[in-house]
Amino acid sequence: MLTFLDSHCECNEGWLEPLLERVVEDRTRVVSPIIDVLNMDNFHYAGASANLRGGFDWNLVFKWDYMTMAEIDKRRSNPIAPIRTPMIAGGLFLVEKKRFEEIGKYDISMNVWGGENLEISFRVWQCHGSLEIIPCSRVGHVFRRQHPYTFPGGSGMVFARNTRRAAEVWMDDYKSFYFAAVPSSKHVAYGDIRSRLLLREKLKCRPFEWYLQNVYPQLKIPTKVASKHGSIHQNDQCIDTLGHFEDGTIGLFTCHHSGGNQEWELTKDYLVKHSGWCLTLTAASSHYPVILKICDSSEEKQHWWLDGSLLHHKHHNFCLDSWQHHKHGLTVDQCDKSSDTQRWHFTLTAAT
Ligand SMILES: [Mn+2]
Repeated sequence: MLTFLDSHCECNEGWLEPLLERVVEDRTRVVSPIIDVLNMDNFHYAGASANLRGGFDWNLVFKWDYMTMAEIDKRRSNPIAPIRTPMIAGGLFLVEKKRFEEIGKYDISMNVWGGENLEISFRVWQCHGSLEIIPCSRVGHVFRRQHPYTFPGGSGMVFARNTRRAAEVWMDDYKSFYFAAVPSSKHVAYGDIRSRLLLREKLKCRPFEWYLQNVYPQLKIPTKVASKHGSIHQNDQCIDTLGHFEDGTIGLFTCHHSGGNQEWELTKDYLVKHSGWCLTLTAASSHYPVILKICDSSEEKQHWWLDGSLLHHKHHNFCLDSWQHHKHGLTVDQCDKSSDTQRWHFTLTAAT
C-alpha cells in the first residue's frame, strides 16, 4: 500500500486501519482521511466537519462542498459510512501500490504543485475506480497561507500549466467551460500530453460526461454554452457537407466518426458551422433547402438552436428535416417534435 501525506501532517489515533480496510475490500478504491486542521501558528489540533466532500468550480480550483441537509440527515443513522467524493485534496490518500502503477501514477510532466489532485481524481473515477473520504480516519494538516518555496516562472503560471494538462487529457469538450472561466488558460503552453492520452485509451477510461453525470451531478454546467464541436446525426447517418462549399446543399452520409465533412460546431452566437461555412436558410418556407454560406453571425438566416432534438431556426418555426435528403439535400419544415426526420443527436468530438 502507498500512503501519501504532506510533510505538514499529524496522524490521529487509529487513522490507518479504516483506510486499509476499504482498499483491501476493493483495490480500485483510493481513499482519504478526514483532514483535520492544525493551527499554523501553534499546531493546535481542531477537528474538521465530517459533512464535506471535495469538489471544484469551472475554474478548476479545489474547494470543499457541504453536503445537503438531506444527505446529512441520511448519514446520521450511519456516520461512519464512507463518503464518495468527486475530488480528493491531493496531499493525503492511500492507494494500493500496484493499482497506483496500473492507472498511471502521477503525470510526471506536471511541475512543483497544483493540478495533480484534479488529475488523479478525474483519472481514478474515469478509469473505473472510486474516491472516498473515510470518516473513521483522521489526519491533521497545516493549511498554509503561502508556499514556503518559490516556483520557476511564478506559482500562477505553474498552476495554470498543470491544470491545463489535466483539462486537456481528461475533460473532453467540457474543457471549454474552464477556458471560459479562466480565459488566460487558453494561452498556457502545456507541453506534450500524448503519453497521458495513450494511457487514457489503454485503460479504456470513461468520458468526462460520465464523470459529471455519475460522480459530480452537483456541478452546474453553464447554460451559455461556449462552442461545441461534434457530429449531428440521425441513427447512423451524419450531417455531411458531401464536399460542397459556398451555396451547396448538405446531406446525410453514414457516420465515420473522424470529423472531416461531418464535423460541425455549434457556436454561442447560434451558428452551425463547418470550417468557414454555416448552415443558412434559403427561405422560411417548407421544403426549401438549407445551404452553406460564408459564416456571418449577424445574418439571421444562419441562426439555429438545439431545441431538445430539434435543430430549430432561431427566428422562424422551421426545423432541419431529412425527409427528402436523397433528392434535395436537407431542407426545413414546420417543427414537429414527433417527426423522425427532424430528430437529431449531437455527439461531442472525443478529446483524442
Ligand atoms: Mn498541504
